[in-house]
Amino acid sequence: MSTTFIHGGTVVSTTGAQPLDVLISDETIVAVIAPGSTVLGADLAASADHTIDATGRYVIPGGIDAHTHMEMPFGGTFASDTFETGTRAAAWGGTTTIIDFAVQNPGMRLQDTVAAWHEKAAGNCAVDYGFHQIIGGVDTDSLKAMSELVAEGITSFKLFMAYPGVFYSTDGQILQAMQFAAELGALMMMHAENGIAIDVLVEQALARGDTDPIFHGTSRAWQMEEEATHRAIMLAHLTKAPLYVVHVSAKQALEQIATARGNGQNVFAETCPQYLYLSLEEQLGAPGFEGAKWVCSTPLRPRAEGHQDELWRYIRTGDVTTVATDHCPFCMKDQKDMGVGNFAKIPNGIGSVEHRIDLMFQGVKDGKISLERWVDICCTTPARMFGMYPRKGIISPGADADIVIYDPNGHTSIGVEKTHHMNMDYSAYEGFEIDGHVDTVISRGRVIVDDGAYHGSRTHGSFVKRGLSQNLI
Ligand code: DUC
Ligand code: ZN
Ligand code: ZN
Repeated sequence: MSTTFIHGGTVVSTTGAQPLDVLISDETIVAVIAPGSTVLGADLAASADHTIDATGRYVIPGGIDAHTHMEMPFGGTFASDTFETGTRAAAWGGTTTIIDFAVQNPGMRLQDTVAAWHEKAAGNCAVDYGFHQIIGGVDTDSLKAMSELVAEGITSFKLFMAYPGVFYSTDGQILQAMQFAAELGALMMMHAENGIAIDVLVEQALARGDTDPIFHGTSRAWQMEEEATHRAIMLAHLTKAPLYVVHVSAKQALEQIATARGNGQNVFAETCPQYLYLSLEEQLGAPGFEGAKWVCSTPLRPRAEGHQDELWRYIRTGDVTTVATDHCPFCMKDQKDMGVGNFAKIPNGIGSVEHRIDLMFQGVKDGKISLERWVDICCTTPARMFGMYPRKGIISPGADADIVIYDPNGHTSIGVEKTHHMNMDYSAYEGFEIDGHVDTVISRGRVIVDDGAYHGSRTHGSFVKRGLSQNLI
């Protein structure tokens, strides 16, 4: 048994920030105590095997990124981070758990896709990991398999209203899957964009000769996102399935979600840092083919329409439940450049698993969200939303010792040549300066990043068997 005592820091939870010391025994937090206090006469600081001085810094639960795609086959290629490179980058950025998507293409058995994802991830992860299941072919077999997966700790299922011919589900299929999810208490995750109409807009844009990356954004208009979000909410209402809408970028879609929540429906929104910081005009509209770096779906939205500010506001109101990255990285060379002259062939995705904690902390510094909300959306609510609480997402006795020591007076320069551990040949946030720094990262009691050095291992991360969502109203 090995013990570590973290002292002098300020523990931040969803309800406040307090000077507290933390004792870890092996992989678990065993005590959280007022500084200088003894427990039954024992001086925990003196008896610990290791001590970490966190003076002047925040002590927060390890980040949980509930939306990643390592090695995902997509758009004629594979996401460029493997579980090994992607989870190492996650560790560098203070994320100690990811939830990745096992992908079922039509014709495959769900159980086989899960087995394939286990095979890819096992022994290759620096941090802990769980899986959601993408159902690309809703049929009797895959619906039946949902209950098996729930029993195995895969309790959330993603469907697509976009990508006809690839992952697309009809409204009838969505309805059926939601009926099964409601029965099981499982969470339905939705990519909410009207893919049928979008495909027409894409064809029309290409026929006009509008082939640059910015037309990816204009042909995935906000109306397509709002309409699909509303439709998903209605189907969820009818079936009583809990619904989690992934990567929301349009303020109008969020209005739909906020209204449903106001009516008491179990509907939740996830957004991502790219939709808070980046825009259609500035990034997707960059000269030449540069904008391909920021081709993702849903797309970045025009700043002139005020989406970014509204998204921040909805984080404050609580109608955005979590911030995940949708980490789906592709290199410019040999991947994004497949779409030179045709934006529809650019693989959709942005990588940022390394930067979420920093980018969201910048929101605290900029007065957009509170310190407590930062911990809530990045750490605690993802744990509750996806059935991992209180093992994850909290600094409390009995929880896994997943802890980040964060310096609010530190500094992080984002850039390929500076702080970049993802397997991408560019950074979507090149040149961003963050007023904070991830100093130390502890995953199940083991220090994996400290003071600019990596001490993790490829085999440390283990599969998290999740329960049902604990966030339902
Ligand atoms: N949706 C995702 O969630 N990730 C990558 C691409 C997409 O469309
Ligand atoms: Zn999606
Ligand atoms: Zn995704």
